Amino acid sequence: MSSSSAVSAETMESLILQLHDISAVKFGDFRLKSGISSPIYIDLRLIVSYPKLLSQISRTLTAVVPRSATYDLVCGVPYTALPIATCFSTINNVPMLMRRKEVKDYGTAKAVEGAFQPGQVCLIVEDLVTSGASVLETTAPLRSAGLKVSDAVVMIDREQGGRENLAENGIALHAMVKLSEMVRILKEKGRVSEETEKMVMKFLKENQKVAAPVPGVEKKVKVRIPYGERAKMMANPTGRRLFEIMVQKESNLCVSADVGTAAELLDIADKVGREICMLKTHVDILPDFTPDFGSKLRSIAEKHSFLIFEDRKFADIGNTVTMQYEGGIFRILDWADIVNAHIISGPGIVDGLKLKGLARGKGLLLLAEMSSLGNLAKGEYTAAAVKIANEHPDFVIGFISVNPAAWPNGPGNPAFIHATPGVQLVEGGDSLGQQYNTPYSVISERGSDIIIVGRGIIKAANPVEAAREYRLQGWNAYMMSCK
Ligand code: S5P
Repeated sequence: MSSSSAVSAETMESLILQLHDISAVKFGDFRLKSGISSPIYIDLRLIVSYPKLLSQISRTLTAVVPRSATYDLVCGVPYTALPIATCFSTINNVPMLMRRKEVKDYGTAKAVEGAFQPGQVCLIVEDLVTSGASVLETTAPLRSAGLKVSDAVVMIDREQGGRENLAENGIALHAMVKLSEMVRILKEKGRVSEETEKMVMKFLKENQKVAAPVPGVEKKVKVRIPYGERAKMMANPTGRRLFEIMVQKESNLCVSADVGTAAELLDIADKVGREICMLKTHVDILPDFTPDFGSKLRSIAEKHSFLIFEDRKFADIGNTVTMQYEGGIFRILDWADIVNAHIISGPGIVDGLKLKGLARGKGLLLLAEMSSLGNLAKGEYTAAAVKIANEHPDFVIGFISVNPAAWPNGPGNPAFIHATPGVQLVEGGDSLGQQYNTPYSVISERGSDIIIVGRGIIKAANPVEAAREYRLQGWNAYMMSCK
């Protein structure tokens, strides 16, 4: 009857009836956060008001985890599963960790609270699994801190793709009960009619694969055209190459190498090179810049097969940017594959940069949105960037964007690449207005293609390990949204 033979039929029935008694499971016509209407509504937050039930559930979850799945620690997915995890921890005398859902300043605050050693195994505890996204979001900072995560235990599996998504990320899901089993038991016990049971089953069948909604994200990208196919649609050779590298290296990670010196930049480029499709630079912050910087970086880029993106954010009139692109001490045109530009000065800026870059096969990203709090790049401004890009598909390869899924026409022309800064393994921000979303949210929910990660990697205790973790997170999110 249940997913685990270790739990008796009576125990399972009694728990399900109690959940129904306290209205943690309700039937009717409910509008979900995602906008779809559902005949069933589950709110497991109510359990905290029923300590006996909470403790019974935690004991049952313990029995649901197979003996073969050993663990040193437990961590609940915030917030609903926190009391369940706490109870689980005290009953089994297994230490608990807490993952912060928001981190104000990633530089100083910890994403994982509690005592642990890298290499220890952590079991994830969750109340309800739909797509598995919340479990993955909790797993990411744990893995990044050196912990191993291979199992998750959940009260209810909604059977909407979570089990498969988690398995693809190396996590076995152990469910106390599947939603369909639960409804069947409620019908058997006379709590719901046959008609309601049928309606719920139909709903489950029709909504088998859903992505968990992210607050503030109205539109989701349902199915994505693979990067490989989009390479063929791209008119610009650098853009095409970028898509190809992404496929070859299974990486949609761009590291933003905002380090203090050119020497450090070259060092980090070599270290993280194998994990990335693109390296982003701010060449004007390097005090030890020398004219051979470009050729040194280019040889590292060739060795590891990544593109170089100088985040110059050109903003002037067309004539001025031609000189800024080609000349000065930095001679960006000589070594950068890709640059970016604001469109504040109008379409002439693209004409100017194109004059120099097109013949050399370079690409341009337009800043259509920004990640920082209170920025003005939205609405009509974003639409203007899209319009300008559409007029120059030979040179413009895409956008710096934050939430293209919410644009009136979504991410738009699939030839264009969306690259998104403001990415860390936990949501939050810094003290100067930067705002962070997770790789999953950026790729799967917000419809972007490339995650741009700076401090999340370069300030990590082990930048190479962190880069690998971000690459896997970004790539898994992409694979999930292709299905
Ligand atoms: O809107 C933007 C556009 C860019 S290119 N917001 C950004 O943060 N960036 C850049 O991305 C920023 O200049 C920095 O180099 C990087 C983000 O770094 P992090 O340390 O906050 O990840």
